[in-house]
Amino acid sequence: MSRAFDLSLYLVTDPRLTGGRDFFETVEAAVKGGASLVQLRDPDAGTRELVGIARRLKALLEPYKVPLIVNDRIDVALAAGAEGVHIGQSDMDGEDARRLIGPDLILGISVGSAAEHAASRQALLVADYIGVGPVYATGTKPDAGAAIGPAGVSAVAGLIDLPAVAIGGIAAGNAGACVEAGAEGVAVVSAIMAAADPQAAAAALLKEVCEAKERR
Ligand code: TZP
Ligand code: MG
Repeated sequence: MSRAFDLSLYLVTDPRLTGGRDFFETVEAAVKGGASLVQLRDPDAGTRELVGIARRLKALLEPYKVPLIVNDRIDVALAAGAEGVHIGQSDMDGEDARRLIGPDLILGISVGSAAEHAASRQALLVADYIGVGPVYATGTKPDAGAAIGPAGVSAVAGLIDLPAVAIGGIAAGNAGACVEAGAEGVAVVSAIMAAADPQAAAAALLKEVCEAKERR
């Protein structure tokens, strides 16, 4: 139904974490290191600013054939011509989101527990992938909830017949465990956005994910 996408290494942006380094250079470095998908997430930006950032990201990512996903904001995704949207449990209902974006855009939905799975059954019928977490403790999203661990990823991924990307506190050293637990890849914010060398950080994460996939 939707465009092809690869969840192996999913960069979720946060301009607050780059330590003064240019935001777009940081994203491009991550893509050069192997990020396969990029989500624009910027809780502080206003609507017009977000559309501007999304357009710049889309132009930046196009030569690398890396799809751009927009967090929460369907209007911003449509305005900028992004490839998809990602919605959480308190964002717009998944079926409404699908109606608005049409059949071809990528739709991701966060599911962190069996209860959220039960609440999302209809939405999951029109989704393309799920985000599962937080796997580990994270300071990046204070309201993310309690860490579910790799066992939680395994439990949620096992309930849902869609590819899963694990998120929350993931860095080199614990990414492989998420893939071994059933995730197709890992989504990271700080492990790349705040890294001293975002390209090297992305490459190390992708290597760990690929090696874990080979072990499955
Ligand atoms: N959703 C669940 S945890 C999280 C989001 C956006 C933040 C993950 O950030 P980090 O820095 O990779 O732990
Ligand atoms: Mg959200």
